[in-house]
Amino acid sequence: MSQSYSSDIATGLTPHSNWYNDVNASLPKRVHLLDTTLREGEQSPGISFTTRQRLQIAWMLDYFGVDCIEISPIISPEHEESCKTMMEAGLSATIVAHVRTLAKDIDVARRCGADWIAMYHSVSDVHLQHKLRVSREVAVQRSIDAVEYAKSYGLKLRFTMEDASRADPDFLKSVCTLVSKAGADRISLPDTLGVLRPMGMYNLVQTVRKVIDTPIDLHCHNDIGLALANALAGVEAGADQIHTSINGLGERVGIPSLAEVAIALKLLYKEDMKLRLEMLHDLSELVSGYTGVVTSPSEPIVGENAYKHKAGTHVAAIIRSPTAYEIIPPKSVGNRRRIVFGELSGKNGAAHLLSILGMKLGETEAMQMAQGLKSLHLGDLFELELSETLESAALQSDEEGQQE
Ligand code: HCA
Ligand code: CU
Repeated sequence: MSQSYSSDIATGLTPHSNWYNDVNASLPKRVHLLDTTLREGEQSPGISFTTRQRLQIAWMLDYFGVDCIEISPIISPEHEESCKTMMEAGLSATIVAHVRTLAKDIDVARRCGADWIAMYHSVSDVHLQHKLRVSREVAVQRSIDAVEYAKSYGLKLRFTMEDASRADPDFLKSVCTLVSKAGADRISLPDTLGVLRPMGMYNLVQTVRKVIDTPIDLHCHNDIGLALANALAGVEAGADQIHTSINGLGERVGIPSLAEVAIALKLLYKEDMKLRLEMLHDLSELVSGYTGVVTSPSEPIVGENAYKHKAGTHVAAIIRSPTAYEIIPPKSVGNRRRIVFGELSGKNGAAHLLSILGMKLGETEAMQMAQGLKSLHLGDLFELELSETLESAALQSDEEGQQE
């Protein structure tokens, strides 16, 4: 009998050491998800949404279960309209209006009916000198003034320390302290250029947490491919909100994808989040459909290849028990399991194919078929979906499990 798993990924996991129990340790704080597909995602080259598309994405993200949805109302009148409509849509998620540290931007957010805003100002010297051409003193004063202005209207606000990862640590600590004192309800520590390593992000969060107890957001760019790892290191150090986007869209190469972050938190940390994980694949497809930007087949969790098995040894194992090569049941994230037939097929794959065709033949015929597929030298020939509940067509011999 082949083994199938429950669609609850927390119980459906392959028993694994991962590496000893400390990796499954719970996080210091319950982690929240802020999805910024509609703000950071729209900064991705080639991406722009219509108001209707923005609303559909927001509605789906809300139903999926993210805590916050971020949008920028200041880009254009259409963005302002989208933001306003989202505020009025009665979603459970908090809508966060992302603006600059300018009174006129805060006024736009207020016009939209925002309760929560996020405002950003650079804190690294490279940005202050070359991007904004202001002194540290001016930067601090501008930041405090903007926070006080927003608070005077009773807004909740996150203050983003743009380019925090390249800022002078003492200056960063002092800005964090000052804006928290001025009333910021959250502080975002972005790795704006994606230059941190996980231990660096851990140290950054720990350092800031020593001077303020304001809740911390993590916004990690993926320039070296470390965004997810850095975000996880940051929550291990006590941050409690991770920024994501569908398909990882964002400026340059983007930020961690919603799918990666959700599965990492559920699977590795057993976070008790009420998320409709089975929507992940549809969310990814929705955004690819709207934008025409197709995700890579090797995109984790939602990619076309995420649960596709090819080598004879892998297919043989999957037919016996999917847990051998799958971390979660594909259906639990709305994806599908497929096996690839062709040059690399083994006799177990061939036997499975024969059984699907209603041909209950023996090992010799399966072997002949596998040889036949190899001898064509045509690489991959076709793929077939393999159901979640497998009727085992595995051959009795498990010699193939050892074959290279
Ligand atoms: C940007 C800024 C930002 C802000 C992140 C945040 C960054 O690209 O315009 O508000 O938490 O990466 O620093 O996206
Ligand atoms: Cu960013």
